[in-house]
Amino acid sequence: MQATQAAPRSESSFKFPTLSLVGSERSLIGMHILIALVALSIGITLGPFQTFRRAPALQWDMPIFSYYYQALTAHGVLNALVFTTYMIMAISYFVTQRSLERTLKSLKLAWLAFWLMTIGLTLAGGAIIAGEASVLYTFYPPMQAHWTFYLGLALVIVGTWLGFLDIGLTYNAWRKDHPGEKVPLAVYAVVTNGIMWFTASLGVAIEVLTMLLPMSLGIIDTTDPQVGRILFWFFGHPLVYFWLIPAYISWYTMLPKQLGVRLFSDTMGRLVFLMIMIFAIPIGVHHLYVDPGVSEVAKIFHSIFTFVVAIPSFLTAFNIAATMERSGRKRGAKSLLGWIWHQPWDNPVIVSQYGGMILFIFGGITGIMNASFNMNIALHNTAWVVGHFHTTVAGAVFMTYTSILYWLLPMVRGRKLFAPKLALAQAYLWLMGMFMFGASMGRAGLEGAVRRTDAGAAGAYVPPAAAPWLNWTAVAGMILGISAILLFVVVIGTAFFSKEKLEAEPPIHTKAPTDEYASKLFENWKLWIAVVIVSNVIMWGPVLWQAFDPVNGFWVLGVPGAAR
Ligand code: HAS
Repeated sequence: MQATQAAPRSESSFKFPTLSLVGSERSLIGMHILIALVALSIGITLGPFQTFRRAPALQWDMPIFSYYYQALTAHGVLNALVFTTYMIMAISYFVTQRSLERTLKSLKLAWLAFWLMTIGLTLAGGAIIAGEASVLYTFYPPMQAHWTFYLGLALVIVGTWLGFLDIGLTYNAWRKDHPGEKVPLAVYAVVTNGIMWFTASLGVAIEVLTMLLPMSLGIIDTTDPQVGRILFWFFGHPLVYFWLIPAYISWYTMLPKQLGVRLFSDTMGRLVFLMIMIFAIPIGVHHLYVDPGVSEVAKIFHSIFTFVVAIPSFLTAFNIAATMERSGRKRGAKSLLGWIWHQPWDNPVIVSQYGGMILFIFGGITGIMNASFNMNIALHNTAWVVGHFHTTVAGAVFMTYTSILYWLLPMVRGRKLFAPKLALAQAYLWLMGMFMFGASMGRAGLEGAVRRTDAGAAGAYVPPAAAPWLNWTAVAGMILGISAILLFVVVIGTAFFSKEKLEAEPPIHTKAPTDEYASKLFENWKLWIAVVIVSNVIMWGPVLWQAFDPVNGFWVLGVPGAAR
């Protein structure tokens, strides 16, 4: 089948070709990947820059270093918000269409979503580049950015809502045509991600529309920083699972196919995605343990539930390790742990995912330490947290997304991956560099290095015990910089210079197994949405009630509240 052939619209009997993407699917997914990569090209370059600026051994007196906060904002927004969101939309559209074997319900809606996101990105990115939005990726008030920054972010979020609405409509149409059939696991995961994302982003939408946008337009002149932080973290914690779920989709549904084995348990996978959807939002106060405007009772309850949200990741570790064991045994492993070595350690698509898993072991352990109420007091706002989130979002998530790029981009272009050996070197270098970065940032944090601080500025105090570890982060930054260059050589090469036509079948499971029991309850969305609403009212209601401060004022309209 030719890559350029037009796709029939929304017919359940339609089967996708096994090779390259069809025209409409290709341009939609291709454009998302393109924007993701443009954002990443700037965001990723600013990573080594941060490490050089903070390393005491490299106190270069260069004017560019005075842009620390602007660069840190661009680094966080472009990598963690823009690259991820465009990749997530691309992956979600792809797995929905491929697994359900039908095109999206409305291609026009998907394009509308794309253009809204892209106009939003242009507005927000323009404000950052102009130096009018150096407010970091959490944009806490009372720091203020240009109104175009907030409007841009709002448009990006509305765009994602429309995209997920389209996916929901496609799923509904499939469900009508397939009564009693289990939806493929990949799409089950996308639907849970969409529900979680919509609910969570209501928090930041309220923050932007009622506080930040009016403040930046001069309509109100007072905000309540505590309320801003609460609304942000209603959104901020599920945001990290919004990034993680597509990586899990890859581990659960693509990796087994790439390894040539069956997933150990499809049903356990469903349970994992359902649990993440339910437990990701009502735990966000673990980012606010040191905030005075949140009660101790709320902090303790959110802390307990934070440990619950780690359970799906433990289940994932078990399920994926068991799947890997199957693959290792198939390749001849005999001893207890021999399956670890009998893996395709020379395949960049596999190694990028395994690298992400290895880093996530450390990201998970450090996350559980952060979640511990009393330990957090020592760790919060130190470089330790930077170590934690780089082994999660720049580890498990980023490495898995590069793996996805290494098989999805060839499908978009209909050509084989360019220079697979370079791609392999890229994956190993990133694993090594990010391990070194995470470990040295973590240690620097334990030695007293603070995060989000221009440690290279004149007069900034760097604890002597932290200095060598911050220097190591600069070494890691160089390794990661080389890995990033290789990544772009491979993706640009695949897009424009690869000559060989693609022959392999697309790596995606399309059907749910029929020999595994999965209760119909899994797809009782009315029930689960009710559970999401009730659990969040219980867990966030008291926090918001306290923040509303009915005695001293109503924060929404900018009326000063209690003295905080
Ligand atoms: Fe986190 C702060 C707690 C997971 C990202 N986190 C952050 C921030 C970010 C972030 C960006 O409780 C900074 C926010 C800011 O700017 O202030 N986090 C957790 C916990 C988990 C967790 C308990 N975080 C993530 C994930 C992220 C992410 C995932 C991004 C994708 N985090 C916190 C807390 C803070 C925090 C506090 C606030 C700190 C503060 O004070 O500011 C858990 O979900 C982690 C569970 C994970 C596991 C790991 C399972 C391992 C797996 C690997 C499988 C391995 C296999 C073996 C199969 C238990 C699944 C492979 C073997 C081979 C040989 C290949």
